[in-house]
Amino acid sequence: EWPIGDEKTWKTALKDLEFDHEDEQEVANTVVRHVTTSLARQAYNMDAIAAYQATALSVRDRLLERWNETALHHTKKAPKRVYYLSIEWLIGRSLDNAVLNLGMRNTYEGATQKLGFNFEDLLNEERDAGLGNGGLGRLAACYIDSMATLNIPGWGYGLRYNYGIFKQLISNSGEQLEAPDPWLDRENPWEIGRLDVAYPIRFYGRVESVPNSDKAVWTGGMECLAVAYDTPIPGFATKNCANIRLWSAKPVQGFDLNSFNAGNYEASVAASSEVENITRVLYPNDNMYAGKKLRIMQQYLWVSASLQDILRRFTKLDVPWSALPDYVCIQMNDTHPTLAIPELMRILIDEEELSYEDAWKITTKVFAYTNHTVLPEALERWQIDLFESLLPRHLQIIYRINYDFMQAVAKRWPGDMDRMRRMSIIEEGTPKYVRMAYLAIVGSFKVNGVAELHSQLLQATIFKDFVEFKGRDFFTNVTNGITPRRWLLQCNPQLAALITHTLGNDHWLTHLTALKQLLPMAEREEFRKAFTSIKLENKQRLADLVEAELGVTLDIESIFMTQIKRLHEYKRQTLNLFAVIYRYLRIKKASPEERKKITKHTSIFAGKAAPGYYVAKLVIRLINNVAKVVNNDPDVEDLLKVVFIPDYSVSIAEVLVPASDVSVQISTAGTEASGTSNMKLALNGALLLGTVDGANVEIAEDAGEDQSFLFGHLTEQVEGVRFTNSYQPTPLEQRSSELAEVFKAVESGTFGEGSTYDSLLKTVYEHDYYLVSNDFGSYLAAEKLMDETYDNNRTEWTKKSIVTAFNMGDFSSDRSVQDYADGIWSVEPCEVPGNL
Ligand code: HBZ
Repeated sequence: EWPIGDEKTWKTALKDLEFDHEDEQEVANTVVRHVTTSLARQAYNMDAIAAYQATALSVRDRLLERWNETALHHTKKAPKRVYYLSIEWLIGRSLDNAVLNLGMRNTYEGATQKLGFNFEDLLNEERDAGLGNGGLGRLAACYIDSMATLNIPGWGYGLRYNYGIFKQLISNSGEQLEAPDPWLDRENPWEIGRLDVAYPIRFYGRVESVPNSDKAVWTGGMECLAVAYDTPIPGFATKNCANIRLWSAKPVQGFDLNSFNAGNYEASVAASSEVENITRVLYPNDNMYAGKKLRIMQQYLWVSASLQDILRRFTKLDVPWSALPDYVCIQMNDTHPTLAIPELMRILIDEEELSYEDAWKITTKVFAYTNHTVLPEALERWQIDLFESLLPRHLQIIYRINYDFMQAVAKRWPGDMDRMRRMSIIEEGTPKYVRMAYLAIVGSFKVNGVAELHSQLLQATIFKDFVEFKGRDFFTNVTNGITPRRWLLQCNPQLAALITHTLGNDHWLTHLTALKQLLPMAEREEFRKAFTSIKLENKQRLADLVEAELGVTLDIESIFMTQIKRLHEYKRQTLNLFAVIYRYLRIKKASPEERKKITKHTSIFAGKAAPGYYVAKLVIRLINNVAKVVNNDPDVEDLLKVVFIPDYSVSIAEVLVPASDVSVQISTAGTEASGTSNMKLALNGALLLGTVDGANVEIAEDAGEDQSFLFGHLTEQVEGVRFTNSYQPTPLEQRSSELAEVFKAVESGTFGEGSTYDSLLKTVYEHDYYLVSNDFGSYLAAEKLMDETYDNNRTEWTKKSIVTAFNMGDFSSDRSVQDYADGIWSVEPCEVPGNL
């Protein structure tokens, strides 16, 4: 039925949009059409950038067909939907992923080939969407891929930062420099601006209560708009297409009429750019709370716009508010979106005129909270005065939530004032703070950690009181996962092809545990040869990149040891680096005979440090200066190479992950919530060299006995050792004579002016909070075992590599998302019908 216009015209027009997805000529037509129309260029004047953009726009058209069908189908079926609120979306590149998920990789490769372009080259024209810091932001990207693939009706919500994570440059002295990342400078073909989808957002102002009601009126202050930009996310081998809706801050239309009337035209236009600052830049801290005003403004703009959008969709259903939890689940990625709890309360009470009690009943059935850290310095707490001036109504609501909550605690434990003080959402003192994690717990129906050990630790430490109050079942675990589409199919196409060929189908791409069927292949020489030669080719590809970018020649027969993650003291890049230095000193002292026995290593580092994190930046500087010395010392020959790959990103990870032999995961036990690079590396056949921390535990367990090299103090020992380090310190020589030797070399200027690194070494000499000295000996022992395995029995090594990779089925984000869907969200798949 056509509501308007002529039916035949409509049908002919829509028919014209259809085309054969496997026909290279038809695909080429769409690319050329975009060159001449969307890009306004002549076909003969087409360079690689234009070819990339036209190709991307052509793919986007395919995505939007599915996006529309999915939206239509979900509107019709009205299933319960899940909304994933993440302040970070570390997507990386989209073109290769999109054509793979659409099943059109070959067609596009062929079509662009016919137009005179190499598809690989086009892929490299794309800028990364770096809207995240590290694991948390990448996790969101993997989860939306799995939600789309599992046909789960869900959307992501985030912020459209004009500048993503900074570009990392390395100066001549080896230091990190930060440059802005203007990722939107070339138009972004993956987004659809929806300038008509815009919601008003208020800051500051005053609150008047309404007599005889729970309601209040919040007025004045500053108003702006949040405008929607959509990024379609195709599922793999399904028509379903998810969406990430990112908000951008804009001044209100015809902003501030009063100030125009007052003749302040220029000033008020200038003030409008203040508003745009809200979504200007991603905060570059990971696992570190900074407490900046612009950051809380980002958080509020994002959650308020997202909630308005979610509720607008819900109200179209025309069911009572009490049914909200039957249709909507909101997953909070860390505490960053916790303001959504008082915001939903505000909307229900002040705008929809529900009673406080009814609003609370609904709210506490909608939200679930994922915690990603136990580090105290990462827990968000907003200063009350800042909070009150920006969001006065929300503070009132939080006070009321806390009042009721404290009453309940008092009822349960009468007179236990210390418990009340500990559990209060408001931290008393000067100044006072709002504890966001506690607000998130009190306002949610479920809280989860991201790996078994982490979830246990949460319940035993920072949320212990809340376990007693809420009961054990309130807390749960969902171990993180990674999408096998990007982290195997896309980044390691040859291994993916070998797997598909050997299994006879590609079912494993959506059922990753099917890899288990290939375990017997570890015993087949033929298969091992194929597996090894793929690894070597991937190592060569990385070696070529390192040669081109850094001028360092790598030996692909050496062990490629990879530590790729944000620079942070708890992740202990230092432990790795100090062992590299120790190895260098050993090589220098070794006789020619002894040298023959030394296993060849290539130590690969990559990662960014928060711009204000002095010690982390010193580590980068030391890595680069060690690299300089080691790589240029003729005594070292080909026994050791050290590389720091600048500007780590998703697309660089896609080169590093398949090229690694060893995955270095060496955080102090009990500090890394999960880790996800450990999963990516293991899935691509890297053996785990790691501590008993985060998801390492589950990876080592699944990989099977004796596949991994574990070392170091255990979580339950850390506190005691830490205490001794701080209060009964022994000299470094006694804790580790090897490390003392390393420090002497650094101090004496082996890697440039020794005093440069004083404050870094001091963290170990004094306190050694992260147990670097205490774990150094056992780290060296683990490396030794690893070296022996590599040198003595390469066949054994390859078997371990194969067995590790094919036991990683449970680390698919499909499994994680299914766990969330079943155990937390209670959502069902809703698949768009019809042929692909
Ligand atoms: O989340 C990481 C954890 O450190 C890691 O163990 C885990 O695997 C991963 C996914 O669950 N956490 C982060 O990446 N955290 C942040 O990036 C972050 C960013 C801004 C903040 C706080 C934390 O204000």
